Amino acid sequence: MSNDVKKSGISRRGLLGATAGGAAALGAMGASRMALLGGAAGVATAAVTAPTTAKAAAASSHLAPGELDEYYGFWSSGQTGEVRILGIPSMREFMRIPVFNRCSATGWGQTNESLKVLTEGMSERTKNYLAANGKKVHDNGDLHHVHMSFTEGKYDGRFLFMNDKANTRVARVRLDVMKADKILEIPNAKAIHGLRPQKWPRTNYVFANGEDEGPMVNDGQILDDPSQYVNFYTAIDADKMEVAWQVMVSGNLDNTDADYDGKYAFSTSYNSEMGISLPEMTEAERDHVVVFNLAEIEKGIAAGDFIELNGVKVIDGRKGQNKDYTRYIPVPNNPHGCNMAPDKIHLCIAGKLSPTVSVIDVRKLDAVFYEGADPRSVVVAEPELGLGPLHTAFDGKGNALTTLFLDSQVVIWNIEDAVRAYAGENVDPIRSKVDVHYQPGHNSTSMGETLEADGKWFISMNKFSKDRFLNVGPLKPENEQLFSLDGTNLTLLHDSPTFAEPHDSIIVHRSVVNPRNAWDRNDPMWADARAQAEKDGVNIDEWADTIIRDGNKVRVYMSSVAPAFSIESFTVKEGDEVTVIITNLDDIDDLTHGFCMGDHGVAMELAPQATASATFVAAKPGVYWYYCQWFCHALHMEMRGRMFVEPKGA
Ligand code: RUQ
Ligand code: CUA
Ligand code: CA
Repeated sequence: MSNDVKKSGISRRGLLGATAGGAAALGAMGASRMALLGGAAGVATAAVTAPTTAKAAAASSHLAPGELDEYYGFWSSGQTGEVRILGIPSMREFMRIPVFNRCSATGWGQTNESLKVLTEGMSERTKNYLAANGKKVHDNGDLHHVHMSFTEGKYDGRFLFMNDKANTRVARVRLDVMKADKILEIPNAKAIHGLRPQKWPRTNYVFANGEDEGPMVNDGQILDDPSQYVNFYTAIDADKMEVAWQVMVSGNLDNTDADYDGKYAFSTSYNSEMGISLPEMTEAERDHVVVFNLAEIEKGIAAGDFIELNGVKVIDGRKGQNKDYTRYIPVPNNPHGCNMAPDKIHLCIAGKLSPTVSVIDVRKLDAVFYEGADPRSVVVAEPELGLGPLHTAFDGKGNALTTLFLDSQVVIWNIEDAVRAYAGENVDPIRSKVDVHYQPGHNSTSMGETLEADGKWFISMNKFSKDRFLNVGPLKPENEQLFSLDGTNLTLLHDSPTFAEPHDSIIVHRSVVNPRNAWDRNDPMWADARAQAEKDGVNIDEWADTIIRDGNKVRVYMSSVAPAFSIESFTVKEGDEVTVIITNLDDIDDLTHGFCMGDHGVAMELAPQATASATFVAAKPGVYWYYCQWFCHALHMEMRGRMFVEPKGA
């Protein structure tokens, strides 16, 4: 009974203490960790500035009703599985883009168009699993990281890419219509966590980290034998949304980023130990950053130095392979964030269990690959910043802003000064520290992960809100705080409660993003519906009111123009499979209709000039009203019709 239920050996109290408590609670992590943290307690720091809610500063973020924000914020939503769009600096939430989740309003996860996006990149194994559970799609996801496509180190406004840790997927959202158009299940890897697009010369690849280790071939032959587990780093062709290649690595993978030269990509690993229990995963004094050499990997693939696993070309980049695919840079134990500075030189690795950020000079990596230089020679600074550094953002002026989870602070520090201090000069890189509320994870600066980092706005994404808002019961919102950034002064402007659980965000100048107001009638989103309509002799670009019977399949083609559907009623037989295909012919900005079939759990969004369809089995004889579920007109309530379901044999 070796693979019975296993206990971690750590009490729940200890774990929670380590999450929200002070350094002492980290005792649960083992004595060596205490030693590491002990070093931090005595760190001399610049004065802690309490955030001021100065009226003048607040005025700078205040937008009068009707005024438009200068920046888009694209937010992840963690276990909610969607992407959210906010305005910066107002922090108003504008829209949600369903991706991995089931959305009641838009019908995402139910319409045939969304089901195609959700299933076409799915493995047969997963399809079979879902069928065994009476489902077609997973209706949850865990979306941590959302990032935009790049051209030459700048956002190019084409796509967003995002991960699903829960079901090992990567998705793409089209920014012209703000809808997901591709979702890809990643073979071999487990739990896609870190995700970043290539920055230079453009986003040819999206890099994705598999967090959890597993057997190379996960077919049940190997189970509780961690010595045979491996982990996979995945490069996805961003245009085709297909896996380009994978690299097998030693240790697990947490966060990732890419350089501004198109040469290297990087991943942090908190489990170089390949441990299973918490004590095992925190045992070593050091873990590592894996550096991926893109040109060497491409050469290796071209030369046939790969194995094929589940249709994917996999290169062996594990330690000791003696090839130029990867290098492992030792950093203090259990690092987390991995952030490339817009100076194109410095990669910042947040220490998490260590109070430090390790700064890697990417110009020194060539020597490690080709001249046998010591991997640690690339580390040019390791400033002690405070307890629990998780992620770093940049102001584009040489300063870095790092969240301190355990200290509930953000620290601003100067990268060059940290390099000088590491070289022995007597300089303090820390410029200021600001309290945040509470336990920050990610942070972001306006345009901060691009060459156009402008250092104007700063968001701290805090995992706990505790006492900051009215009590809403045991489950509390998180708290995202907006600061203005003026040199190295942060001024708190706004507390923003938010539902589970935005991990990460990007702040993008509005000039980069130019979505449409209405769909193009030729959009590929409904190509299948269009092809079927053509076979059925129906023109879905015109006022269509046609019912096609095809055995026990019934296709109902309708149009909508406020405030009416083109069909007032239709009749089907009990047991028919009914597909309702509707085109919204309204092309006025914001004139969205919806279709909801009462008592059938069927509803969908019909934005201007869109076609959408949903399929269900009419299993309940009777009269059912369908109605427009998007308030569209003074006669919106009257926008309705009936479906008659005749009993079998009638
Ligand atoms: S992670 S709070 Cu999932 Cu981006 Cu660091
Ligand atoms: Cu159409 Cu409401
Ligand atoms: Ca570790």
